[in-house]
Amino acid sequence: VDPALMHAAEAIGSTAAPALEAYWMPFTANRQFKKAPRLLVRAEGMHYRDADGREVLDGVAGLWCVNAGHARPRIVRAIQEQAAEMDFAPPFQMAHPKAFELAERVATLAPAGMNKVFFTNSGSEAVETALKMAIAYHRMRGDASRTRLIGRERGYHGVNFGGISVGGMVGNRKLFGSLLAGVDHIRHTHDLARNAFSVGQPEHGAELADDLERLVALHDASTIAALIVEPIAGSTGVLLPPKGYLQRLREICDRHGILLIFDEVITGFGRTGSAFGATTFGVTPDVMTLAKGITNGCVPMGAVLARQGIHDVFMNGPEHLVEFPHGYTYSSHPLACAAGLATLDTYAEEGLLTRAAQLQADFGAALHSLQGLPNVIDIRNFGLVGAVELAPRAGEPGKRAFDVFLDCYEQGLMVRVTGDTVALAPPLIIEPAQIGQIVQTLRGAIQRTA
Ligand code: PXG
Ligand code: PLP
Repeated sequence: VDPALMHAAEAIGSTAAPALEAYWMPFTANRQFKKAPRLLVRAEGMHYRDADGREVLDGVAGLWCVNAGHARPRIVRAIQEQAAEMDFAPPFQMAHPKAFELAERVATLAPAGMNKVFFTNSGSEAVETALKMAIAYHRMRGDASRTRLIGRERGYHGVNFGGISVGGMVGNRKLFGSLLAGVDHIRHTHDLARNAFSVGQPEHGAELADDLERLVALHDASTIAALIVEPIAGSTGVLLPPKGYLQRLREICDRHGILLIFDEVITGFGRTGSAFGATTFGVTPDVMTLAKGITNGCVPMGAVLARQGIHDVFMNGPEHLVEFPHGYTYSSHPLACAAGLATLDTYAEEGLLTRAAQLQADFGAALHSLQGLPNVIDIRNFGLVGAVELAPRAGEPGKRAFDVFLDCYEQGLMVRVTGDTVALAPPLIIEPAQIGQIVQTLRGAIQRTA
């Protein structure tokens, strides 16, 4: 038996190490993992502890979600108390008070006018919900020909059929058949030739928004329901919006009656320096998808935030009938709502939703100090998101960054890798010394794997 597994067993108070065969792991190189498992057994503040008892600094807020850091007492208590008080309440034709309270609190953080909150259990479900809401909205208004959905190349919108259809990552799409019909994509904005090593938002590329005009010319606006984009694309390697780009998308959508959906699953809840990407970049969408940081990652939850006017279009017909035939068994789950409320309290008490704005300059400068290291072809930063893009090893795309990930983990730092990009998104409670530690560890890893 692997010694790491025995340590894991001891750490969780069990005498037997877990057998690894049954669990088919998501988005994981299963065979590689099971040869050398990386098992996490505890978490507190900025750190994990692994099965060997080693401390691991969390450079990605778990998976872009633990924005207030781990095991925050207020959140832990809220979940424990809620589990004892009421474990579950059906969300269809019934409700519990915390669902309303959390919806109000989320709406308060949002841009003015975005004040209707629909709960889901993940970002993927939030995306499906938003896409269905957009198509149904147009139909409810008597504009039933608007069914087409537009995404963007290199977008990530979760893993369900709608999300991978509007998404733009070939690896997440190619195995899964013909996907949703009636979808098209605008070009992505990643442009190393013009924007490499930009500090903050890149200068060049606002005109890439005009690609939406090309699709309007091709399909006609009367067939297009919505455009969905991430204000900052996270999963595909931290792709930042060029200056003026999101504003231009908003203008084009307005001109043609196209709903603009911001997928804020990663950019929500303080990652960019204010509550949402929409508030940071000063562009208000019609619909926003949220997840991850809404509960600090403690209980699964997602949400869709919509303009009042979108909601109101549905509030027609006989009052005893369901207006939007959509929802999940676990929509507004009591544990998730309790965790969400305690999370928002923690963010407010500690000023975490704006902390990324205060740390952005130091975080960016620290990261950009890696320029000039072997194979580093770009460094990008905004708020408390950063990325270091590496030149791929010849014939082995993704391998160099994966080696950096393994090396960092050995040195006690957890980062996230996508393609040959190393992504960083630490909990918003990070201290300056820990920013230094992240960058030093990364520096060593990049040198060792050169
Ligand atoms: N939209 C966006 C913008 C996301 O970042 C989802 C939707 C889906 O959320 P759920 O909760 O269904 O996973 C996400 C999730 C990565 C990585 O590799 C990022 C995500 C998920 C898994 C891995 O960086 N983001
Ligand atoms: N499949 C079956 C057979 C179901 O009965 C349900 C819900 O009742 C679902 C799928 C959907 O599950 P959820 O509401 O958790 O998304």
